[in-house]
Amino acid sequence: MFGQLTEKFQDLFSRLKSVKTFDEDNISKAVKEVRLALLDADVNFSVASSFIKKVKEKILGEEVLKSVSPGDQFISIVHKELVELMGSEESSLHLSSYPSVILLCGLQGNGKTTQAAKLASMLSLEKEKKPLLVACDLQRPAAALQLKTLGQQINVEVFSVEGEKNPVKVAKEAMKKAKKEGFDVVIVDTAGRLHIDDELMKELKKIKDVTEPHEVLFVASATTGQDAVKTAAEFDQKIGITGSILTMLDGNARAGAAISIKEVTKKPLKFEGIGERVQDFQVFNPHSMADRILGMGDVINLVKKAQKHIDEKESLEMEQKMLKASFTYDDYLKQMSKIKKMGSFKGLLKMIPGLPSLDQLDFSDKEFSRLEAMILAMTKRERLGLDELLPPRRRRIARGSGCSIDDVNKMVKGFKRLKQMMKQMPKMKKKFLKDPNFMKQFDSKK
Ligand SMILES: Nc1nc2c(ncn2[C@@H]2O[C@H](COP(=O)(O)OP(=O)(O)OP(=O)(O)O)[C@@H](O)[C@H]2O)c(=O)[nH]1
Ligand SMILES: [Mg+2]
Repeated sequence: MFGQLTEKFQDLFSRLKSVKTFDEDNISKAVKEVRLALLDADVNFSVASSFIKKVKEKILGEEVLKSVSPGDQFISIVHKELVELMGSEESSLHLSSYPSVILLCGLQGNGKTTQAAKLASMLSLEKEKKPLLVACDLQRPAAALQLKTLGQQINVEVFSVEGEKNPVKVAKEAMKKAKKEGFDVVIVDTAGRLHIDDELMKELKKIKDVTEPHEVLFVASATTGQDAVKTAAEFDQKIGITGSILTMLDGNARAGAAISIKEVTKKPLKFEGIGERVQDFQVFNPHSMADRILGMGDVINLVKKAQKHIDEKESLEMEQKMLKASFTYDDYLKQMSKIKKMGSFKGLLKMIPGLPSLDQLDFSDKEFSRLEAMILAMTKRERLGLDELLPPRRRRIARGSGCSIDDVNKMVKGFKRLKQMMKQMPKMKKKFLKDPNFMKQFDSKK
C-alpha cells in the first residue's frame, strides 16, 4: 500500500536487529531515518518532528527490558506512537436525532460521491438504517446521475430536483422529505472545486446551515499527501468538519495524509476508501493503519472481513476446534466454502505480507467442486482424521470422486497447510512484532 515508506521501515527494522545496546548515537541515527522516511512519504513537517521527538524520548526513557531486544523495543515504540498519532481507537459516527445528517465535502475528484454511496450502503446493510442520498452537487450536470446510478446499485433512494440550480433549496427539500418519510440518515453529496474558493465555501456553509449536520466529513485522497491535510485544515476553519474520510488507499497512496490529518485538524479519520467498488470501504482503524504502514499486514481487517461471512458462533466453534487440533476434513470443506464466498483468497492473504505462498489454496469453481467431490468420497472416519490417508485409501478416494491421485495428494497437502496455518494465526502477529523476519521462514518451506 505505502510501498517505499513500508520498505524503508522494514529495512531499518531488520538492521536494528543486530543492535546489542542503544546509545545516543545509534538512537539518533535510527530516529533520523524514521524522520526522513516520514518526510518522504509527505507527512506534515511539524507532525514528523514531534513524532520522532516522542519516539526518542520514549526510547531513552524506556526501562531496558532484558527479554526484549533494543530493535524490538524500537519497533514497538514506533508502532505505539503511530497508533496514538492517528487517534488510538476507531471513531464512530455521531448519529443521534432523526434524521441524522452527514455532509460530505472536499475538493474535486477526491471521491465524495462514491463515498456517499459507500457510506449509505454500509449504514443500510450493517446498521439496518434507512438512508437517503441527496444530490447537492449542481455544478456538474452528470453529478446527480452518478449518484442515482450508485443509489440504484445499492438500493438506496436518491433525492434530486431536476432543473434546480440552487443546492441549498435541494438540501431544504431533502430534509423535509426525510422527516416526512422516516429516513434515519440523510447523506448529502456536495460539489467539488479544483481549489478552495469563497463561492464554494459560502455554498457549503449555507447547506450546512439548513441541514444542521451531525457529521461534516472531509473527503481526502491519499494520493495527495500533505496537500490534502492543508485543505482539510482550511475546510475545518471555514466550515467546521467533524472528521475525514481517506480515499484511494488502494492506489499509489502516500502515508502523509493518513499519518498527519488527525493531528493537524484534531478531528478523527473515520473511514477509508480502498477501491472503486461500493464494498471497498471500511472503518478507519489506527492499529490496522500502523500495521500496514510498518509492513505488518492487515490482520485486523482480514479478521473483520472473515467475520462478516462466518457467523460468530461458528467461528468460535472453529477456533476451539483449532485449539484442540480437532480440525477435520468436514471443517476444511466448510472453511473452504466460506473462504470462497469471501472473494479471492489470495487477495485476502496479500493483506499479510510474507505469508507463505498459498497458491494451492486459491481455487476456481471447478477446483472447489473437485475438492468437494474428494471429501465426500472419503469415509466418515477418514473425514474425522481417524484413519490415516495411506496410498490405497488415496487411490480409492481418487476413483470415487473421479479425480486423479495427484488431486487427492494436493487436497491432503492443502488441508494440512490450512490446519497448521490456522493454528498459528493468533501467534503470528505477536511474533511478527518481535521479529520482522519471522514470516520469511515460511517462504523457504514452499
Ligand atoms: N481507486 C479508487 N478509486 C476511487 C475511490 N473512491 C472513489 N474512486 C473513484 O474516483 C473517481 C472520483 O470519485 P467521485 O466520487 O466521483 O469524486 P467526487 O469527489 O465526487 O468528484 P467531484 O464530484 O467531481 O468533485 C471515480 O472514478 C471513483 O470511482 C477509492 O477509494 N479508490
Ligand atoms: Mg461528486
